[in-house]
Amino acid sequence: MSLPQKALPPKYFYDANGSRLFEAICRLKEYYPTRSELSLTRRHLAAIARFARKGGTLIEYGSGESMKSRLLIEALRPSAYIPVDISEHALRNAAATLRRSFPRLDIHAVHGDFSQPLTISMAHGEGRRVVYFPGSTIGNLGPAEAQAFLRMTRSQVGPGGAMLVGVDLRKDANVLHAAYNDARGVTAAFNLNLLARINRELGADFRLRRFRHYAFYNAALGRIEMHLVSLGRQRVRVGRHRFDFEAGESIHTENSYKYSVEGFGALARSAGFRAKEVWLDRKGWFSLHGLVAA
Ligand code: SAH
Ligand code: AVI
Repeated sequence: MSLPQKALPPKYFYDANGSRLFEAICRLKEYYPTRSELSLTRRHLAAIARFARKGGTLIEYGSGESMKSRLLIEALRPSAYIPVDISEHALRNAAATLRRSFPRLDIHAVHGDFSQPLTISMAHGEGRRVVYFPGSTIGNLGPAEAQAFLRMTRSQVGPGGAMLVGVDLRKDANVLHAAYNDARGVTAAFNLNLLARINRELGADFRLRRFRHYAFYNAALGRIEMHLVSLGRQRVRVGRHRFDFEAGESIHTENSYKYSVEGFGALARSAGFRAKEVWLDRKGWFSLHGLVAA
């Protein structure tokens, strides 16, 4: 917040309210990624299961409500399922619901931040380790962070281990723009909730009506950028700190990188994976990559 371009990391979106708003985004007609990834997973489930193999340990990063994971759990019948999420609320709800659906499955929920090194106990699960990272959450990391994250997971799965990563693809900028500027304003509420959370948890005095959601596709960098734009000149207090805003000045709250299939394959290889398989939805809007640790 003290840099010339004020910015906040997107991982802070996900308090209980933020997770609920994200779940509402996934059900919006404009937000195609969830529907595209679900339909491609259903369509290619047999091939995905052949790639990932049955009976291993399934680790999922950014599992949220574990919506797509159900399909994989049914197809792979893993020895353990280890969902990892920064949102305790989403994680506990998802684990409780999954325990009812899969009473014999060993479910070990880990409340943690995957941008820090995480150790996952070897006490859970057996067989091959498969990391599942759906939703294009990898797109919320910058290219260098995404590479570091892939390197970390490669060492976590070990030689021969696998990774399934959902990656949103480059497409018509109008489709992208609509997905992050929905008519009902749910994405705007999700973005503004970050300020509400700072007010609640850090004793700040952001006036939410004095900021506006702004999202656009930055074609040169291949990413959606989300910002909160100050509607006028104002000063905000966060604990003992003061931040001044000019009219039109923004806080950059999220990037959502969109890849080409080849571009993501090159990134995976640079992190020590073999890009073995890729599955697409019918429109070619979303991809699921099957990577094997080299
Ligand atoms: N996998 C789900 C949810 C995607 S939303 C889907 O495909 O729909 C992104 C999820 O990642 C949220 O549940 C959020 O709480 C979690 N998340 C974001 N940053 C995180 C971090 N640094 N560490 C752990 N979880 C994170
Ligand atoms: C979680 N992540 C992949 C979402 C995305 O599309 O970048 C978060 C989101 N931001 C606005 N809408 C959805």
